[in-house]
Amino acid sequence: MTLTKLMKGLVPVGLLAALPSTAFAAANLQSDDFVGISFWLISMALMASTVFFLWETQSVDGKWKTSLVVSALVTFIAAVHYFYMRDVWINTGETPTVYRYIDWLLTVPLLMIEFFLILRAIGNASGGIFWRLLIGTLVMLVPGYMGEAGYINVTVGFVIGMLGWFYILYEIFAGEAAQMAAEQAPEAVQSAYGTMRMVVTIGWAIYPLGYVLGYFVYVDDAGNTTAAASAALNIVYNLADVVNKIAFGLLIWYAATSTSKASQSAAA
Ligand SMILES: *C/C=C(C)/C=C/C=C(C)/C=C/C1=C(C)CCCC1(C)C
Repeated sequence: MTLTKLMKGLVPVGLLAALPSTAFAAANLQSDDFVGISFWLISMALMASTVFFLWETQSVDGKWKTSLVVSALVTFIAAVHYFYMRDVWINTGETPTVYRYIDWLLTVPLLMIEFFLILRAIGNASGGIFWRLLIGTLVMLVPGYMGEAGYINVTVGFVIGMLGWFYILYEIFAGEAAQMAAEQAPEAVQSAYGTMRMVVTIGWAIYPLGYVLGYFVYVDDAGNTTAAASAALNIVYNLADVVNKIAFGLLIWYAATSTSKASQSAAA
């Protein structure tokens, strides 16, 4: 039974590993291409995390299972995008902006669902909270993409994106969500909510830092992008994904296993 479950989880992961090699006439990863190496390492770590989170759904209480599945979906979707981003980088040395943002457009709303699941564990979270967080996400990501891809001025895209992020921070520190958490949460859920806040504040701050390095710091005198700029941007975004997708998933897993163990021993 458990083996069947694992096999089911592994099949799509195995299939997608074979996919992207057909996308390009492949260049090989060079030993001094550290950005390429980071793409490679993280794509593997994302696959392994996916298998781990799915496997671990078996040993946590029912209410945590969905959270772990959502974590696995985040790492799974990101793994597929990392295969493609890795190929773009290794073959062209260019920033894979469009794959990056398609990944974020799918995984950030999934993380919002993750937050909403935590809030639901606290009490009667209104659907309005979820929609407001989702709107904040779009205001953060869409102008960010337009700025990076050159549809709008790169500074304008950055400023509007920052406002979207600040709105999300307002919602979780001072809005309806924050009040719910303060008023009625049991301890384990309080701490999950605290973790979530910390991730959205500190973990997410790494992304605008990458944008600043890539478009404002490592540019030449004429303001044009440089090889150092693309390297800095991609390495910082990659690091941010390790924190916000893998490490965040592990924090959820930790909260889930510790509260599940506590309730199992209380029942025994
Ligand atoms: C798994 C991917 C995640 C959690 C991606 C998060 C992305 C951000 C928090 C992006 C933030 C940005 C701003 C706050 C300003 C504009 C530029 C962005 C889009 C990089």
